[in-house]
Amino acid sequence: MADSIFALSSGAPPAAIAIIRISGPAAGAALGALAGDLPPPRRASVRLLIDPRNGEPLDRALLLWFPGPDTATGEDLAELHCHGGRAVIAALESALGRISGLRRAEAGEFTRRAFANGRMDLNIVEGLSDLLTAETEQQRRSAMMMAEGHFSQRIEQWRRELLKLAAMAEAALDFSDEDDVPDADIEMQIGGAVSALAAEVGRQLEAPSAERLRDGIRVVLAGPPNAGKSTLLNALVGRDAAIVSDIAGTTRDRIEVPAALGGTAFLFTDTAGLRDQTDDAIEAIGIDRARAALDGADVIIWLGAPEEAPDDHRTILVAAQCDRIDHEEFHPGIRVAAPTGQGMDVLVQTIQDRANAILPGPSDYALHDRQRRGVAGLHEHLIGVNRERDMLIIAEELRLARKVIDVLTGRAGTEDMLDQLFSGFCIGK
Ligand SMILES: Nc1nc2c(ncn2[C@@H]2O[C@H](COP(=O)(O)OP(=O)(O)O)[C@@H](O)[C@H]2O)c(=O)[nH]1
Ligand SMILES: [Mg+2]
Repeated sequence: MADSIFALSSGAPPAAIAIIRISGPAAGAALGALAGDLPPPRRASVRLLIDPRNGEPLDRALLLWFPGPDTATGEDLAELHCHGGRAVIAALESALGRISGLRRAEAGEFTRRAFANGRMDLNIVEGLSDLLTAETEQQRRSAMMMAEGHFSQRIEQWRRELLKLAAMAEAALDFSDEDDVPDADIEMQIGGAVSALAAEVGRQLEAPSAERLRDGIRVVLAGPPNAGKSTLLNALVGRDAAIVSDIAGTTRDRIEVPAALGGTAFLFTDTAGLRDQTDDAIEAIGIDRARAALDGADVIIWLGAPEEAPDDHRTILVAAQCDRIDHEEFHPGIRVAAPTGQGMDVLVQTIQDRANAILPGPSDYALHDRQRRGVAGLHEHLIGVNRERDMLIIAEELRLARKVIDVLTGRAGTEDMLDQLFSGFCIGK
């Protein structure tokens, strides 16, 4: 029999209320031991909790009792909503720890049981994990979509479609033994259905990146020395993160500053001014790092001459220091003066528009690299089917495609990958 686990699932004490969860076959007995009797299932009941050792009262709490398997973890599950003082929690935890078959939960163990008991697939687990760490509105919305199973449902549809196609391929193989039944028709049908599925799977590859959503859109400020990059960065993030001076080569390393603008996470990077010649060995390294930052940028804010700008769809041209520099009329960039704030609203809006094109919309989810790799693998097998004429190989590709889906949902997965995923959760989740 599996052991039962308990943990404080609410935040750090002290707090008004704390929630202790118990999951596993001993959950009912544990609840009964503390409360005197087992409260009616799925209804909130108030009980005086006592120490089973000596009958001493521990706290008065609101109890929830969910008999399995139709519960969050798929097991018997109990919740104690007790007072959130440190000593109250400590007393209840030590009383629970003395009950046989019960032990403290490890990080993510409740969710891991839910996953093991088929209550959720790996993608919903990932969505929940993102929901717990969400800091911006966009992160929360996208994590909700994933946690609510929108991606999982889509993959389940793909899996069913693949099963159907596999059955058709098997039928075609059977028929091909009998010379008189033409199977060109079945081949056509499979080919058409696989093309449609490949197109849909291919579209999912364009889903936004969950890593970008979490870590921030990378905005890199670049241009020659003294263009005003550090000044502009400070104005964008609203604090003096980078040193500003009129000595060329002041910013020698790259400075990364996370900041949220309008509910979106950004990672702004200030760079060393780009110039071809420098005697300063450290500045030269800084210039190399600036070039590397440009390679990884989602958005480039270019403060140099427009004709020297990186010729790139990521680039936003800025005519900087327009309070003191008389830019030529034909300068196509946004006219900005960081110290006076001129043009800052237009620049911020432009950056946000670029970010919105990269990030998920209000009802989209984002995909983690793990998920994107799975979708890409699936796509490859489907393309493979369409290139193939031999029905035996087609059947095999369809089988491999289903295997990719099983890895994607976690139905087939490696233990260490699961260990890594669940250890990122908090205790009590
Ligand atoms: N008047 C004015 N001075 C600026 C502006 N931006 C930067 N500066 C000044 O120009 C010099 C170089 O600025 P800095 O931000 O260090 O340039 P960087 O080398 O590109 O990082 C500093 O003395 C700043 O105070 C601006 O928009 N207006
Ligand atoms: Mg600088």
